Formats: sequence, structure tokens, C-alpha cells
Amino acid sequence: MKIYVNGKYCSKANAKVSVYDHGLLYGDGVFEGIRAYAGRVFKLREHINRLYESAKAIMLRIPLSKKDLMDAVTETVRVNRLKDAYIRLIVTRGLGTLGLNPFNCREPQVIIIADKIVLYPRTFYENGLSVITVPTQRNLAEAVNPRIKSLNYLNNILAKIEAINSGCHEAIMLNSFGYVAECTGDNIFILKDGVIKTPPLFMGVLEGITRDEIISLAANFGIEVMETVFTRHDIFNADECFLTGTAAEIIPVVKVDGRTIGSGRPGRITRKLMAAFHELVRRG
Ligand code: PXG
Repeated sequence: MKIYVNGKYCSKANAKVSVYDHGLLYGDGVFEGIRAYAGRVFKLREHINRLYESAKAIMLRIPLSKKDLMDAVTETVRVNRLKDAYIRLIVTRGLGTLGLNPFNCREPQVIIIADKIVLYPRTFYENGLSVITVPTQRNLAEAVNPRIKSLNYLNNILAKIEAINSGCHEAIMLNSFGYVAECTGDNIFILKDGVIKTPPLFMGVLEGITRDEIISLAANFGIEVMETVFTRHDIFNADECFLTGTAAEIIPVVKVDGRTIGSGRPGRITRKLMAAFHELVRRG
């Protein structure tokens, strides 16, 4: 496997960063998880735009133009001869001192890993997931804004641990007001009386690229979509529930905190959106 590190391709064994890199020392950096389908990188421009926005928020200068970074991502998929791939694009603050000051780090490190995608088992899509709400709240937007896709994922990892400890694969995270925010690596949607609802960004959620795509697919179907605040009670009593993310795409949820959602089977609208999304990624 050839890994892009600052403009050069290294073998997996030689692709390294310094132990003084603030990405490692402090989780100081940003990243994107991107997919390629049939050799084409899906929504590359959107991912690059989000990466630059995350970097702007943490005052990290990405040492490449958007165009050059897009070309580097495409090239990394190509040199690895991958058709369907999961791409991890990382920009760390770079090598610095043991002190916090990020401005001592002179050279941000740009890393692109393109690897085979590991998918959830098919049965999860056919039968739906069982998820739980966890005690760990989503980061307060005024502390570490969830809109920044930073290398510090401890908030999500704590929630993931709680989900796994309870035998679930995903966790619903609430914000500090008790409203539904998102999952550890996915956005959440519910459907009630024909209306699709997802938490607005100000609830403290990542603006998922898949989330945005589902919102426009639903709108194309003439389904009303509301970015609105809701609680666990609304999920328990929803007709359908599903999660969206680059890795999971759209995955139905059939049980939340022991409550069966709708009929207990992936819902009709969820299945319709899954089919439309698959069609979209095939078309590129
Ligand atoms: N919320 C959070 C907190 C995320 O990390 C999403 C939503 C969905 O966003 P996209 O743009 O992918 O639709 C994510 C996705 C994984 C994995 O292995 C997922 C993410 C990051 C790292 C790993 O599932 N981010």
C-alpha cells in the first residue's frame, strides 16, 4: 500500500509522523473520511471544503491549494489501484515542542491513506440496527465544536465504548440540553407522519456530507425535511429511524433503548432513500 505523506508516497511501514507531532500529543489536527466508488471519489469537493473549514476554525494552515489536495486524493486512490476505497485524509499541526502552543509547529503534515473499505454486515441493512442512548454527552459546541472534524475523537470514543459495553454498534448522543444530537460516527434522522426530521447544526452536530445528500434526495422525492430539535421520546414514537455517514451510508434503526421503532423492520421511506443513495453513488 502506498501512503501519501507530504507529497511523497511511502510504504505502510515507512509512513510515519514524529512523536512530537501535535496531532499525536494533543489531537491537534483535522481529518476527513471519504469514499471512492468504482474508482471515483464521492463528494470530494464537499469533503475538501469541510476540511478547510475545520482547519480555519482551529487556525491551521493547509499547505496545499484545494485543487492540489483534491488531485492528491484522487492520485492516492489511483496509485493503489483501488476501485472501492475508504480514504482517510489527515492534516496534523505538525512537529512542535512539548508545550501546547500550536504556533511553534512550523509544518503541518498532510497524510492520505486509501485502503479497502470495511462495511457493516449486510444483515444490519436488511434487519436494522439496535442502538442505545449513552451517558456521554456530545461536546458542547462552545467548548469543542462538533462541526470541527478534529483529530480529537475522545468524546465519540467514550460514547462508542458505552455502546459496545451494552452490546450495541452505535450510540445516540444527546447534547447538554438533553436534545438528540448525533451518533459517534453518523448523523441521525427520524420520520414521523411523513415528515423527515434531523437535528439542526446548532444542536452540536457534524454537518455530514451524507446528511446533506439525504436531505436533498428526500426533497427531490417531495418529502418534507425539517432540521429541528427533538428528544428521545420523539425517536421512541417515530415511524422510522435511520443513520447516515460515509462509512455506513444509510442504515436503518429498528430499536432504540429497548423500544421498537415503527414496525420493527426497516421503514418504507428509509428503504426508498437507501435505494436512491445506492443509485447516486453508482452514477458518481
Ligand atoms: N457525525 C460524526 C460525529 C462523524 O464522525 C458523521 C456524523 C457523518 O458524516 P459524513 O460526512 O461521513 O456523512 C461522522 C462521520 C467510521 C468513521 O469509521 C466515521 C467518521 C469519522 C471516522 C470514522 O464510521 N465520521
